[in-house]
This record gives sequence, C-alpha cells and structure tokens, in this order.
Amino acid sequence: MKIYLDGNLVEKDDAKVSVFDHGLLYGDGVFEGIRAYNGRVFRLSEHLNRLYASANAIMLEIPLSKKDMEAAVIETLRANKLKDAYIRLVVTRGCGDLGLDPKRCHGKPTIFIITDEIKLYPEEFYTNGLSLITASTKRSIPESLNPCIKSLNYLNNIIAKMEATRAGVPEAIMLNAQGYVAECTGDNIFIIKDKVLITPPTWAGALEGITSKAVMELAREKARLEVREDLFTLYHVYSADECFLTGTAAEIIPVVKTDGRTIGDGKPGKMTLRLIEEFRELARLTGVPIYEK
Ligand code: PXG
Repeated sequence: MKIYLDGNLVEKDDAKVSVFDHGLLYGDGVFEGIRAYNGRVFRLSEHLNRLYASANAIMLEIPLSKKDMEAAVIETLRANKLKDAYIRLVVTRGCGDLGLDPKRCHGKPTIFIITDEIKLYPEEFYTNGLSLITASTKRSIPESLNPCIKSLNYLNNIIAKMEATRAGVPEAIMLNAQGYVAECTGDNIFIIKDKVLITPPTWAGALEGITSKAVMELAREKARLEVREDLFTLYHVYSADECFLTGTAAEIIPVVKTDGRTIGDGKPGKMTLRLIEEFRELARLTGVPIYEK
C-alpha cells in the first residue's frame, strides 16, 4: 500500500511522522474522510473546501493549492489501483519544539493521504436499523472549538462514542449546551415527521456534512420532501416517523430506537430506504473520475 506523505508516495511501513509533530502532540491539525465509488471521488471539491476552511479557522496555511491537493488524492488512488476507497487526508501543524504555540513549529505542515479499502458497517445495520443512546457528554460549544472545524481534536466525540459502545449500541446522539440535538459522534442526524425532513442547523453544533448536504438535495429533488434545518429536542426524535444518520463512512443508516423508545414502527422508514437508494445511485454515477484524462 502506498501512502502520500509530504509530496512523496511511500510504502505503508515507511509512512512515519515524528513524535515532535504537533498533530500528535496537541491534535493541532485538520482532516477529511472522503470516499471513492466506482472509480469516482465523491464530492471531492466540497471536501477540499471544508478542509481549507477548517485550516483557515485554525490559521494553518496548507502549502498546496486545492488543485494540487486534488491531484495528490487522485495520484494516491491510482498508485494503489483503487476504484472504491476510503480516503483519509490529514494536514498537521508539522514538527516543532515542545509547547503549544504553533510558532514553535518549523513552518512546514505535515500532509498525508491514506487510501484504503472500505470496511462497511454490517449490512444488517442498513436493513434492520440502529439503536442509539443519548450521550451525557455535550457537543463542544461553537464559542470554544467550533464543531464546524474538522480538527484532529476528536476527544469530545470519542468520549461520547465510548458511552454508546458501553451501552451496547454503535452511535450516540450528542446534544448541544442548550439541550437541543446537535449530531452524532461521526454522523449528522435527520428526522422525518409528516413528510418534512429536519436536521439541526450547523450553528447548533453540527459539522457541515457533505453527505447531509447531498441527502437534503435528493430529498428535495427526488423524494419531493420539504426540507428544514431547524432545532429539535429528544422528544422530536422519539416521536418522529423516521430517523436516520448520514456520514461519509456510514452513508445513510436508519435509526429504529433511541434511549429505549421505538421510532415509528421500529423498522427502517420508507422515505429513508428511498433516500438510501437515491444516494447509492448518486455516489456511483457522479464525482471526479480517477482514471480518465
Ligand atoms: N459529524 C461529525 C462529527 C463527523 O465527524 C459527520 C458529521 C458527517 O460528515 P460527512 O461530511 O462525512 O457527511 C462527520 C464525518 C470515521 C469517519 O472514520 C467519520 C466521518 C467521516 C468519515 C469517516 O469514523 N465523520
């Protein structure tokens, strides 16, 4: 397996970063999780826009243009002869002396790109739906580390994820500091009530999901659903007709139970299943081609 590391393609065993890298020492950096389907990278420019926006928010200047970064992603996929892949793109503050101050770094961010096979969730999650719990850990407030920044600091989400797995479920709902539903640990959340699709606005403490945006477009254009970005509480999840999660890794996953309450009739909802079909079609047919040109 070839890894892109600071401009070179190196073997997996040689893809090493220093213990003085501030990405490792302080979680000082940003990342993206991207997927390729059927020889095409899904929404690559949206992922790169989010990466550069996150980097800008933490005042990290990425030493590659978006165009060169796009070429690096394609080059890595080609080197590994992949058509379907999970792509992890990471930019850290780079190596430096000990101490928080990024000025202690030597001005050369570390960039690496891993392209690997995709390990999908078991198919039964998609056909039978997931159970969730609500984490007691709140999503970090936008006034501190804004959840819109996809930084290497994922401990807020990891702690909530551990609450889920300790409770025997794969995901947890995270509330914001005001008690409204924000998102899950690695996915955005949607509910459907009376043919209206609702997801929390990103200012309520959610990442601006690429999958979420695609799903809202499909819901409007293909499923003719009214789509709203609005605040809601756990009561609205418990009493929804349907509920599902979206994320690059998860795609669209139906939710059938939350905190012991059955949602709808306890089976993946009709609209959710329709959106899963539409999304799979969109992902298969659109995106930046890896092998053409
Ligand atoms: N919220 C959070 C906190 C996330 O980390 C999403 C929502 C969904 O966003 P996208 O753009 O992917 O639709 C994410 C993204 C992983 C993994 O390895 C996690 C994500 C993406 C890719 C891989 O668990 N989370």
